[in-house]
Amino acid sequence: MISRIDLRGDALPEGPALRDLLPRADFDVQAALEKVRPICEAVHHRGDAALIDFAEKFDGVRLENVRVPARALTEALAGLDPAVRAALEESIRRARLVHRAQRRTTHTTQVVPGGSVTEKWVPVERVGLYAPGGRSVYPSSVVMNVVPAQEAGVESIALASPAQAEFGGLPHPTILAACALLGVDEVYAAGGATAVAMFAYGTESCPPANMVTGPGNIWVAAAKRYFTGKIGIDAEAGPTEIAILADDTADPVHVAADLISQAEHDPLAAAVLVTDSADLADAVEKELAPQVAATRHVDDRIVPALKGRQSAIVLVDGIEEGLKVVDAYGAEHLEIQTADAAAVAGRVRNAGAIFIGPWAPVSLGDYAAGSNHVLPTGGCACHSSGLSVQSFLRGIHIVDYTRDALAEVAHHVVTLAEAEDLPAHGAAIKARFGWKVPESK
Ligand code: HSO
Ligand code: ZN
Repeated sequence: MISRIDLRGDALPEGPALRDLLPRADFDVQAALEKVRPICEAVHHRGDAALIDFAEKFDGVRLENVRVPARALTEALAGLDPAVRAALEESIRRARLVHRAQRRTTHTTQVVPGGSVTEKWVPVERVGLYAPGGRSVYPSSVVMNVVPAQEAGVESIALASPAQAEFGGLPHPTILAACALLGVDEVYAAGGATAVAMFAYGTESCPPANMVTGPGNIWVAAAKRYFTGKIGIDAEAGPTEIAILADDTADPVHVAADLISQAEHDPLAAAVLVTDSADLADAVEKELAPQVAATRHVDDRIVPALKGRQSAIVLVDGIEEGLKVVDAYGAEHLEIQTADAAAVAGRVRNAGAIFIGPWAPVSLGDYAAGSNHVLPTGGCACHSSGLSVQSFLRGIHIVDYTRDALAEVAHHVVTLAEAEDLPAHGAAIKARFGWKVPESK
């Protein structure tokens, strides 16, 4: 059901050489880029008419309008299962607690008397959020995108999700209900690359956004890459990943369940167990078969995900080596199921989110830990973080110097300008002091 990579015995290679030994899915965004280019350009040139044509082609439904009427949101909320509503409300409450604490405050540094730099945090003005449809209708992802944007103070938040033929061309009702719960009333029925293009260029019914965030398939990732530089994006999210670093204290039933939990998302999802215990590896492998058999989405997602080249059990000599492996891998989600798990977790450098011990499975983080579940995939955890309030803020430096404060440092500025062969930079200083460099004190 899952392959093994045995790294015991020899010393582990360093850096990229170690990464090359570890499993990972192919996710060729570059190849998809050429395919999304005409779609994006059609939306650019034909606006709503193109969105309506693409919805007919990809989603099998002819829309009157791409903007979802307010009434549809109210009706979706009224029709939401009360238990789902209560669960979403709790998820929102916890996410707000965590994300509110991420707010940044304006800070002024007095560099010298009379010279200060203030860093002011300003939210992005307008954000377009994407919520997938089809196989992944996740109201939880609406929560994870909207809450940090709201807590950052983004004034204008719009959401797009694919038109669903079975709901008369509206996005899925649980997506609409989640929007209503969160107070997002600007919603569009648009899917994949067309939704990203709608936000990037704007159309007759949708004003352009400064930034697009949200998960999606390879077409969404490719469209985000297409618009990089024109608008802000969160990340090119790839298939989800779970890595578990475990020793012989871990419960194989939990480990197997957690591996399967993320394999359930996608045939390309990655499930990686890193362990120094051959007994645990055997027990987990034994446990996978009955647990897989007892769930849904078996043949279309879980079995191909576990059997795919992106998933494996990696055997290492000890937890020290295990830490090197998980750092080289840089998992989207990393569980630590070892003795003294908190201490081991404290030594991890690269992961989107870390889940400590037996009572913090990834599923908790997916829905209701308060943490964000939009996290870097494909090894991007080595340089990027998950979605947060910070993702929607820009820090602007405000420079305020008096004449005396400028005079004090003027000779250094002029010297550096000369050293870079940029005399006009120096002249901009000298012009203020009768074309002379003021005497340094
Ligand atoms: N594990 C996914 C998010 C998700 N799980 C949504 C359930 N619903 C990527 O972090
Ligand atoms: Zn999940």
